[in-house]
Amino acid sequence: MTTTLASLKEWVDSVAKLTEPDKVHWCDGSTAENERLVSKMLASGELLKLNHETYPDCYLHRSDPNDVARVEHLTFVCTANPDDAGPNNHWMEPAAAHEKIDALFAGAMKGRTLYVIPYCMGPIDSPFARLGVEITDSPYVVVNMRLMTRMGKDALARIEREGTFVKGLHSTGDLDPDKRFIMHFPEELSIKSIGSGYGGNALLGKKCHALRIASWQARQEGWLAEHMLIVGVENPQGETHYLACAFPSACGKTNLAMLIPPASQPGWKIWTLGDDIAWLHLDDDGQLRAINPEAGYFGVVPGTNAKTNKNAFDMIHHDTIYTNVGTTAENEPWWEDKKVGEPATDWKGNPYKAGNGAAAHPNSRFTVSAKQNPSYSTLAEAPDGVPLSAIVFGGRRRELAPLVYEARDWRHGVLMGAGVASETTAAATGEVGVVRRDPMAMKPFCGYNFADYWSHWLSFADRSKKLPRVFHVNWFRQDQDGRFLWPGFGENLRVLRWIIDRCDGRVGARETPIGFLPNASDIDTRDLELSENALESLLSVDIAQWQKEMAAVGEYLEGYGDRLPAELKDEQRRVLEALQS
Ligand code: SAT
Ligand code: MN
Repeated sequence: MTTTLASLKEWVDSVAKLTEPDKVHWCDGSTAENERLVSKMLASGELLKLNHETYPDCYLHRSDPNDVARVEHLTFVCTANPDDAGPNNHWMEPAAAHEKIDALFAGAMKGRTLYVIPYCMGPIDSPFARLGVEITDSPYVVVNMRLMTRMGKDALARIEREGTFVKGLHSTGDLDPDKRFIMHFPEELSIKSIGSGYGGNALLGKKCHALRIASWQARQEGWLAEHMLIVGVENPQGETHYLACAFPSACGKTNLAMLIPPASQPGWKIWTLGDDIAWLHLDDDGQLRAINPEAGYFGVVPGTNAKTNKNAFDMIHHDTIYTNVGTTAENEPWWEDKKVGEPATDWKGNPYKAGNGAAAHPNSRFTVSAKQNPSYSTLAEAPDGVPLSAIVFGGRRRELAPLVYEARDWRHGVLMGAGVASETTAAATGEVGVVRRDPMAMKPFCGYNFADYWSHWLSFADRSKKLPRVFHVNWFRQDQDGRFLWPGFGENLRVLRWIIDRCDGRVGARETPIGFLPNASDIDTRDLELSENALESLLSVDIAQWQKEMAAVGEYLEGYGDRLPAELKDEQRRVLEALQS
């Protein structure tokens, strides 16, 4: 296989010349090809076969112990003007960046195979889908990209028809963290990544293309590329509302997208459209519609069990790639809070010893086709996507943020998104549990200056009179003793129901300076064991604390200088003044 598209052929040839692979393989995405790659990795030890009776066609990959998460400090946005990348990104001058990284790519694929992966982000026949080609020397990346994207023959045919695609070059290099870089060149629609084989660093269709490069394209073309799950909530009357929810990595997007309604909520159904990324477009009627550019899930494993997320738990019992989990004596995958089995081996392959650290790495992942999800919505294949009723922001916050509240209008909603803060998680290297600003959950993923990004968000108000309502949720509030006030997981449906009632104008709310909060009686707490006063705490607004928070949001926004839209600053001032009066 090769290609009729000269620009693609020339690029692959030039990369082969630089990296000097033994062989070049064009991926067609077929089952036979996948089987050959799996056999090859079983032979080399890159994959281990798990118990094939209880976990048919499941494999374990152990990544290098120094390569287990995204590396934000080594991720760069390389634009001609540093202000276009903005204070939210690490920047390098494009020519210097190419020179630096090309020196590392020189000869990097000696003794290896260069794989060419044509892929499509979004339904293959969607006008909103975008194309890419990843070159990699990692067969693990190929088999993951096959699950995460529409990869192979059909994607190549569309690339050849359209002639444009995002160029992604990846090599695992020698895994030396000092020679690891993830570089983005939005002006050239290209990505270069070396020195890591893990997740978002290496599966270039995901964060690098579908968020960093796509957010840049989206601004130029008038749409939004967001770090959001997409979920359909069907009521007992059979009507479905679609919500897009932005939470930081490892804050429960996959669980919410696959939620199972509890027994107390008969007749409700949940449909999963996506668990991580949403591309949003206005249609001719001014309705905001969402597609999921991905075709699979790269989800956090620890904590997944029959109670927290039964859909996911069932889905990952076959045809799943596990990365960095432990194993049992029966060679089944094992992770913390799995609730069945005992670990025998940890994620590094050493005998498991209690007190010697977790069996599964906290950022261990499953890769699985979305079609295996029992709550998968066939509308995930709809070329035009689904109409959104609401946008929901959220973070992981022990205190301050109420369970749910609603913005008074779009502009306030943009401020709400810009002010999102969350405790850091194991999804990225660095300290865990420190609160940091993570606007729209896009801090690690926005491919351009946040100030311009907020202007772009604000501009939607001039383009449509019927934008979705905007909400903020927080499932992670704790009491003084560090216990969660809200049970979360399936019970979150009770909060989604309030959100939908608000969208339909069926329920009132209490106006506060930070937005509209539910009246306690409008949250269904039937059969729920909440500790005393829990709901009251969950729905309270501590004015003194919020004054501090809004002042801190103001200072944070000031950090964006002249490019910050005045409208956003005005909105922050309005809320702060309301809190002070
Ligand atoms: O490693 S990924 O970036 O794909 C996962 C995440 O952090 O959301
Ligand atoms: Mn994510």
